[in-house]
Amino acid sequence: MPSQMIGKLILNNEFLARDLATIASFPTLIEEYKEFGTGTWKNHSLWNNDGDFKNTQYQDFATPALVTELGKQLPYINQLIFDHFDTSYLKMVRARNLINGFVVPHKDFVELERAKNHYLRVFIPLENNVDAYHSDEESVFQMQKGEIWRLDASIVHAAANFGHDSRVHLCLDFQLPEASSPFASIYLDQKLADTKVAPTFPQRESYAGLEEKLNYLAKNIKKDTVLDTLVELSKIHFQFDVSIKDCYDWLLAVAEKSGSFAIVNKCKQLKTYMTENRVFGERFSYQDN
Ligand code: YCP
Ligand code: CO
Repeated sequence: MPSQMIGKLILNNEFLARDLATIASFPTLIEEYKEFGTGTWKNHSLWNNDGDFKNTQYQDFATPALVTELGKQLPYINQLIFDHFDTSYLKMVRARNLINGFVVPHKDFVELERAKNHYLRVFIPLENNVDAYHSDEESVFQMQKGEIWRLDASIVHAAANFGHDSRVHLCLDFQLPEASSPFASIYLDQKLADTKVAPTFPQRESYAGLEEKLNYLAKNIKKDTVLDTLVELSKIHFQFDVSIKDCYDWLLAVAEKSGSFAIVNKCKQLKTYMTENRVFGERFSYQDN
């Protein structure tokens, strides 16, 4: 099922502002998943499997999550979590920011062990940002501050922030024991599931510039700029009414037009890595062959 709003929190702006200021002061680590994006992309580990904030990898584990040194500095955010969510199956909490950047179309959880309907990823924007978008195979949407969204990260999805302002989102990852558990099972008070507002879907125009775009990109693509080409192609669906799923076909069309066997090969590997198969811990290199 595609991403959907599953509730809405009323936030205390004063307490929230303090935690957001603390998050802005957090150290920048090398991004665990940097091959998935461009621009400023930060994923601070607030709760995880061993309590070490330098551990930023999402993984399977059976024990309860531990709050990291970074997480402990955010009293209001922790209170929000404890007041509203059943933390029994909560495995990871991240504060995620994307500024002047893009996360390319991909599927998550393909490197993990369990059937994908055990993984429930919840996003709660802590700031509004008119330039920020998310998308999946069904739609493009702009999550607003306080809204609780279930992001279906097991289908192709992407994110964008076309501007230079911050866009901090809280990301809660649950691993549910039953594949069929209802979303509301993560709430302490089931009534939260009834608290929703109309979601924000941007207007998207029809797209007429594809052929020209592909030709332009084919002239400029190089073996080590494949990510930039993919980002250019990914940007289109946030603004125009085309499917996120077409991006990789377009990328392969650009690669074919370039006439380079090495580029075609790289793009095929990239598509597989982003949307089909990854081994746990595997990284994608844009540089070597
Ligand atoms: C995850 N997978 O599943 C990451 C997020 C993209 C790759 C970023 O947590
Ligand atoms: Co994802």
